[in-house]
Amino acid sequence: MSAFVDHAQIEVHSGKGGAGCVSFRREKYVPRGGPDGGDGGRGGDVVFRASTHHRTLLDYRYQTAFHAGNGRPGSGNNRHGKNGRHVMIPVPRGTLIINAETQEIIADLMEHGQSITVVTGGRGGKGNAHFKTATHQTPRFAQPGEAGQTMKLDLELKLIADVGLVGFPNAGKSTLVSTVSNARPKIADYPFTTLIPNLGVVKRASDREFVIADIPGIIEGSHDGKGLGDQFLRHIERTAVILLLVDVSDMADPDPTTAVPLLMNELKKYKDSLELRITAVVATKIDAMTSDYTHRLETLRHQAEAAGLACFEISAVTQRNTEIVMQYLERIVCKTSAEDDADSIERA
Ligand SMILES: Nc1nc2c(ncn2[C@@H]2O[C@H](COP(=O)(O)OP(=O)(O)OP(=O)(O)O)[C@@H](O)[C@H]2O)c(=O)[nH]1
Ligand SMILES: [Mg+2]
Repeated sequence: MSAFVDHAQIEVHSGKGGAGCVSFRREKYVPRGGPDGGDGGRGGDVVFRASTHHRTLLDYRYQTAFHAGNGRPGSGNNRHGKNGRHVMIPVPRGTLIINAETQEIIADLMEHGQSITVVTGGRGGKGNAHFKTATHQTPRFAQPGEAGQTMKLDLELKLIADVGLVGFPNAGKSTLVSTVSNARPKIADYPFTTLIPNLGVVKRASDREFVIADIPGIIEGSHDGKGLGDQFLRHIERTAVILLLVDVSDMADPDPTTAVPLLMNELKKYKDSLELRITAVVATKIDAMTSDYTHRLETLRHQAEAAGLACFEISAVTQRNTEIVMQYLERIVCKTSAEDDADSIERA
């Protein structure tokens, strides 16, 4: 399935080299001083680096041009021009960098910290001091700086979900994804509205972001092919966190108190230890729960507690507590990335 490729097209420019300088020594008691024009500085490079702090290519839909700095010209007294500033572009791990014109793959940055220079800055021109020879004592020329390079690039990333939402059909998974992320899945009041998974990017005020996956509803027997869910469980095999979404509204069907054991069992049967990724239960649609039905929510809370899971109560429609759940997810997902960092430092 290629539906989850995140893509951006950008243009990168390395810096021009600074011009060499034409200059002659002028000192009070040294008539006809020799040439002393310094070299120009090197232009800056454009470098890509993989980082676990970046999860998507979303930023590069907005900023699409990157310019490294130009080298400064040399000056008299053999002064070298300053080198241009390099530009470092952070990308998520798993980003393919492709030459947009030839479609050649330039790099596949897999490991945190791995980097590649895609366009290098132009060399600085030599100052006239370099061109003095026995027969030519006063060169009145210097080298210009070398031009920078420009390249159009396609960036491609296979999105890997950080958070998976699992629940019965109609539990409100797509609605939650649509309120917290950039995804706009179809939402409707019948089971199996979602036929293929939706991935949404949740962008946080801290500038961190993570990917949330809404998969089709799970029913009893999903693990051996009933319904739709099993084809898609593989999309959440690699997520750091799985949330169980349970409708607790008055209309909820089946009874919300059956959800946790049943969903845990389906995950476990699909793949052993997958149920260990479940970290929390999220009771949904609390805006549509009246006091006659609070006992079901109470039971659900106890079930979550007994299973060692956190428990949240939300309404995606009124957005009650959705921010709290996102804060919770941000904390866990970012903790996982910090562990990745520690890993790569150890291995380095
Ligand atoms: N009152 C209320 N209704 C909600 C809430 N969240 C979702 N719904 C409604 O519940 C129905 C199902 O929502 P979806 O988000 O499509 O549910 P889903 O879990 O993605 O369903 P499937 O894709 O079929 O598995 C829709 O009619 C939604 O409008 C909520 O917080 N409050
Ligand atoms: Mg849905």
